[in-house]
Amino acid sequence: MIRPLDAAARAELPHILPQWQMVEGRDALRCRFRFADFSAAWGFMSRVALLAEKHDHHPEWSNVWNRVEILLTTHDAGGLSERDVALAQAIDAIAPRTPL
Ligand code: H2B
Repeated sequence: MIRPLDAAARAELPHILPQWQMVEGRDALRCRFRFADFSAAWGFMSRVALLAEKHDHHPEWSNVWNRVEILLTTHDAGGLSERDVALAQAIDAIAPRTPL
């Protein structure tokens, strides 16, 4: 069992993960990404899938053509944990941030 994030760690979230928002009604973080087309979106998802396996931590996510929505929460903790922060940072490191 992994512990949920404490209040101090939660207060840091907007600073260390400014692109991620808290989800209403759930203890989870969400980020939306947009790409040139489906192929670029799927390529990104493939890279995130490999990251998720490496972290042994898996997103709840969806794809609609060129858009990808990623929701992170830790099922084993019943909410946000350090694992979500670590995976979000790893995703940020490979996410293209050029506005389309
Ligand atoms: N992903 C997420 N998001 N939350 C978890 O609690 C979780 C996971 N647990 N991926 C992992 C896998 C666990 O089930 C395995 C056995 O390590």
